[in-house]
Amino acid sequence: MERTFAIIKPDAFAAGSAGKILARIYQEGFKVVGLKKLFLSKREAEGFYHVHRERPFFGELTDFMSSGGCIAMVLEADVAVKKWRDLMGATNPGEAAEGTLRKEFGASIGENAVHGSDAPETAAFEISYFFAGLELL
Ligand code: 3AN
Repeated sequence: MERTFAIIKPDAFAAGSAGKILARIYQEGFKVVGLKKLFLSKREAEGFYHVHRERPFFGELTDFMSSGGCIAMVLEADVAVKKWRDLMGATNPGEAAEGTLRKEFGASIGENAVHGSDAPETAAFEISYFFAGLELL
């Protein structure tokens, strides 16, 4: 079993899509090991996305991620990192495949409904950024 980190981003949370996204997560066979609703500060969003700090969209990305509530989750499954990325779909919802969450719930490359770790090492950092071990029993 592997764990990955996921976020239902402020656009999808504000639109009331969190329930539908969570239903898909269970349907696809993930175990939800951790889950919490947050409203990130700008500084917390910057810390989370620090690997992107040199990218031109860093300001826009961290403004968006601190613009409203979101739901942070730890998901467990066989090959959870890849399985969750496949369910999310391409970064740009316009390029995302039918049946993916970004196709259904994403509006643009910035406001794309969900986040997922891109590798097991990234997942380890991202999980520890949001959750203590005691919250993942
Ligand atoms: P992914 O989330 O699919 O791994 P990354 O790692 O390329 O995508 O980008 C991280 C986040 O930054 C994306 N989820 C997206 O919301 C945002 N992002 C990526 N490219 C752009 C862009 N050109 N303009 C605005 N936001 C972007």
